[in-house]
Amino acid sequence: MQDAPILIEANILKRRDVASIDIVENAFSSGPVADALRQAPLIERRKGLNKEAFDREYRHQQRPVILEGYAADWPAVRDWSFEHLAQRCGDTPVVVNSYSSQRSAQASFAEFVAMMKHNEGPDTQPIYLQEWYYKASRPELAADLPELDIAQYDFRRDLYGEVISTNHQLWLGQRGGVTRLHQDSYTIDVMHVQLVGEKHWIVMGPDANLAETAAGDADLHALAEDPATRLMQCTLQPGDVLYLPALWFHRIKLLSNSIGLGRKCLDQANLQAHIRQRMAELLALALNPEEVKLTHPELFNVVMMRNRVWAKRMGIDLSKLRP
Ligand SMILES: O=C(O)CCC(=O)C(=O)O
Repeated sequence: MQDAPILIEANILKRRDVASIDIVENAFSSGPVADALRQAPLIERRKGLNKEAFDREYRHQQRPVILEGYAADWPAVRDWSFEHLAQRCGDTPVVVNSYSSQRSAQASFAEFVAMMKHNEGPDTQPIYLQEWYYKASRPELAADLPELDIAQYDFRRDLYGEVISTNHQLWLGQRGGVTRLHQDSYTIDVMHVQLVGEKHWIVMGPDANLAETAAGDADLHALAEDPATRLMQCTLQPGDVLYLPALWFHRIKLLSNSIGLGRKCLDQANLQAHIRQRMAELLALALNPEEVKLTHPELFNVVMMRNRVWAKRMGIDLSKLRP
């Protein structure tokens, strides 16, 4: 029997190989997408929006919004700086530039802040500490990052328990740092709190599609012109909270040294899609690990580890089929 061919993702925005990621990243600098971006609308900003109005006007309608200054009185927004955190967490080990296999490095938090200070000048690449699950090593920081009332709909609390649903990440980096365009996995909403500095977000709707032309090039004109792309942008300031519904693409660039809190929320409306994705991943790993290794070599170990941690946090004994 012949092996089934490995399917190539048709939408270049969803591919994870370096060449496709570069095509998308370069599209924001010049060409039709960059031109469209200059005209792209700003994500709506609302001041004083309460939870009921947020649910009614934005969440239930899957519309992005910035809740301006919603977290302005948080201790983290008032008091945090890189130096402040270096004083409190200096000896904590972190992995900087973890999204780049060539540049990723282990350091203490104090070393990371010192590296940032010395990493200035035209030829330097910005340093970025991405997706730091701070609670694993510095749970006390959570006191400065209170829970948001508008985020209480996160259904993961019911599904997996408190520990997983409040396992938020900090994003700390230097001006110019970029998180490339991606969709978050598992149909989960983005709720991002800007704590220090500013960052620019480019977003596209879930149906945005970058296809290949007959000649095999990326059809950037079609992407720029298609209304389904729903290209929008915003700049987050300290205290702002961005709500971005599940499956929206996002690309972030730091306009100054910046600290943000990424927290995710599972909307009950997306429960079915979420469970199907998790089950598909778990079944593929359990029943077909060799093929998963072939099709996703760079992801296999990460996904394995993620699921083991997940099982541990949920109190699941992996040696048993039944309690
Ligand atoms: O701030 C960043 O660089 C990325 C944040 C992000 O992707 C998220 O919160 O989902």
